[in-house]
Order: sequence, then structure tokens, then C-alpha cells
Amino acid sequence: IHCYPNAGLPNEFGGYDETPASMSTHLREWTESGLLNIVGGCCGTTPDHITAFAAIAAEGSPREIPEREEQYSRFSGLELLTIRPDSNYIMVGERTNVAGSMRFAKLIKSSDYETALEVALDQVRGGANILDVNMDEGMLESAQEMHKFLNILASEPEITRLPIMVDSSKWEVLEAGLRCLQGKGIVNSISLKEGEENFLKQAREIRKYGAAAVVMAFDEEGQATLLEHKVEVCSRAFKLLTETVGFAPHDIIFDPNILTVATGMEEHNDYAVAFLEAIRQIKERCPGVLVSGVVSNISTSFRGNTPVREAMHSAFLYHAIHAGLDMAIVNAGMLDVYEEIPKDLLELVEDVLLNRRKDATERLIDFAESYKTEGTRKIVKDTKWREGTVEERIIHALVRGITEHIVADTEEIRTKFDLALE
Ligand code: THG
Repeated sequence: IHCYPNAGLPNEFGGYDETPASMSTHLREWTESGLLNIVGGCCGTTPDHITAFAAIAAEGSPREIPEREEQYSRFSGLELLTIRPDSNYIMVGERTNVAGSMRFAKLIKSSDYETALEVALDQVRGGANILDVNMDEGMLESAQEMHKFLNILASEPEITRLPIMVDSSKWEVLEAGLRCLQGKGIVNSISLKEGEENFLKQAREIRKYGAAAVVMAFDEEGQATLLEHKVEVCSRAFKLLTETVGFAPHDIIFDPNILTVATGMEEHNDYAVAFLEAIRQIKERCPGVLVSGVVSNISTSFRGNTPVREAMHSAFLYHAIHAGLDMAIVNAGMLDVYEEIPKDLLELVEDVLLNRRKDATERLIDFAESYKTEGTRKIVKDTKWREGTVEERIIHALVRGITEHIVADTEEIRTKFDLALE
């Protein structure tokens, strides 16, 4: 812990009023309690301040890093995010990705960082717990853009309270990102694709930065698509990370590859089932690790049909969370509620996801044609729920997190009861 204070807040003339004596009172309390390792002085401190601080530091004893009893995954931006076994799944906002969002790519290419920040803020307000940032695009200086954007994010308190997931397939971009992170971030990703030596080297670097790592289920043979291969690659990476590098299990996040189903290729029919079962087996074989995945990969074959894609995402996420998925890279704020997926659509979607019948893909495609609706999402456009009773409207708003009509609806329902509490 490094304490590097200003001599107070600037006064109306831009000066600093805290004296060596007044600041020493606080510092002494902290060094005597063993809270600090490094002490210094920032704006407004003078050689007299530093002389006083040095004397205090010499008397106290430095903070010792405590041994934790509980071993949970912890990440941080300005605020701490602890993931406990009973935590809800963690949403990683994916829209700040030049490879995954045309809009964000355009904004970065035209250096419109202000609007690009709004994309990040939308993810935060949509419920993201972690923010994924990806600058991998042929036309961009990716490392430089990563550096620039992360530094801009760092000055936005509402965004930078979240841990950052630095997302790139290039090591130099990941490292450029690691250098900018305050708190404990996550590298996304490393893998055994280029062999053990490279994997170990990168893992050691990540540990030096104190970050956690997403490990993709890739090895020298390529991407693991089958259940056995996924589990084998992750178990091998787990052994290397924990035994050779000294990684804590809870700093490892496995991504066993969510792959596209309903493509018409028979060998793809079991991709969702393989992922779900991989979650269970990986968590059993590698105790303490987290498992993550990119949900929208599952539905790429329905590109252009937003309602069907979103039903697939929600249904898949529902089953994945039951199987033990801890984290998902998603478009935060755009997930449907499983219970609200129309039952006829849900059955067809689950036939595909769970590979329950041979003709599942054809049946979903047929239905999807009739289901395609014009324009953008229904959450934005759907005002039909406003026609329900006030009880129904409040339930809908609570489940969806819609605050728009909260004052009027609450007032309306209050008048129906004797007591406000009811
Ligand atoms: N695993 C891990 N990290 C990853 C990936 C992964 N990071 C990058 C990528 N894959 C995940 N990110 C996205 C982001 C967006 C989309 C998919 C993956 C996406 N994009 C829209 C589409 O394809 O229809 C495009 C929409 C638009 O242009 O706005 O769905 O696998 N660990």
C-alpha cells in the first residue's frame, strides 16, 4: 500500500493548506497500525513535509501482506469485485471491441473517444461487472489504441470502478494494456496454441503484473471443439499454471470455446452440449478456477435475426449457468429473461442447443423465418407491457431493470393499498 497524499485539496487560490504537522497526525496513525509500505507526498507537499513523513515512516513497521483464509477470485478497477461460489454470474461487457462492433470500430478509427466512452458507459449501465476492451483491427495501431483508450477510461469514475479485461490476440497489445490498468485486471487471452514455452513465458509476465488470465482451450493441434479435447487442454494448462508458474486457481478463467450451432453441419450439432459438459468437468478437474465464454458465438448462423439470436443467448446462458458458468462475455443490457422467451420458440431453441432431435436445425430455421421482426430490438421498442395492470407493469419493470415509469407506477399502486409498505 502506497500513500501519496496531496497537502489537502487546493484552496481558492490553488494553494495547499495542510502543514507537515497536520498531515503527520494522520500518517502516524496509519504507519503505527502497520497499514503502509510506501509513503510520499504529492501536490502541495514540500521538503519539510517529506522530512516529517520520512521520520514517521522510519518509526513504524511496514504492512505485511495478510494470508487470506478464503480463496475467492478477486478483480478490481477502483472498486473490488469478489466472486464467491454463491455469486450471480458475472457479465463482461463486450461492446468496447473494434472486432465485435462496427459502431465502436468507427468511433475509434475517427478518434471520437468521447462517444466511444459512451459505449463503455452503456455497458456499465446495462449491468456489466467487467469491461472487455479489444482494439484488434488491421487498420489500427492496436497497442497504441489500447494504451490511449484505457487511459481515457481511467479518468471516468463510473466506468473505471470496474475491472478491465484486456482483449487481444497479440501479446504486445495485452502488455500495453496491462501497463495501463489500475487495480487487478484480466488478460484475455493466452493459450497453448504456440506451445508450452510461449505459454509459460506469457503467464509469468501476467503474474508479475498481478493480473488474472483467461485461458482459451487451444493447443498445438488447434481449437478444442470436442468435449474430451476441451477438458484435456484446460487440465494441462491448469497443471502448468498452478505447478510451474505458481498461479492461484482463482486467477485462472477457462474459456472452453462456445462454437456456432445450427450451421447445417452435423458435426456442429453437439457444440453447445460439449461446452455445457466441459464446464462441469473442468470445474471438477481444476478446483477453484472460473469458466467463461462468449455467448453470441452460439448463434452466428442466425445473423440478422435478432429475436431468435437473443432467445438462443438467454436459453444457452440459462443452461450454462446451471452447469457452473461463472462469467459471460455479452452485450450487457441486451439479454432477454429466460422465463419470458415465448414457449414455442424456446422449445425449438432448446432442441437445437441440447441436440434433442435430428431435425432441430430445420425446424428452428423454418420457424425463424416467420419470427423475424423488423428493425431493432424489442426491449427498445416493446411498449406493449405498458398496457398491463399496474401489478404486471411493476413486475416487468423489476425483472428488466426498467426505471423509466417507476415513479408513476409506484404512486398508482400505492393508492390501492392502505399502507405504503404493502
Ligand atoms: N473468447 C474470449 N475472448 C474473445 C472471444 C472469445 N474476445 C473477442 C471475441 N471472441 C468476443 N467478442 C465478441 C464481440 C461481439 C460479437 C462477438 C464476439 C458479436 N458481434 C456482432 C455479430 O457478430 O453479429 C456484430 C454486431 C455489430 O457490428 O455491432 O456478436 O471467443 N475469451
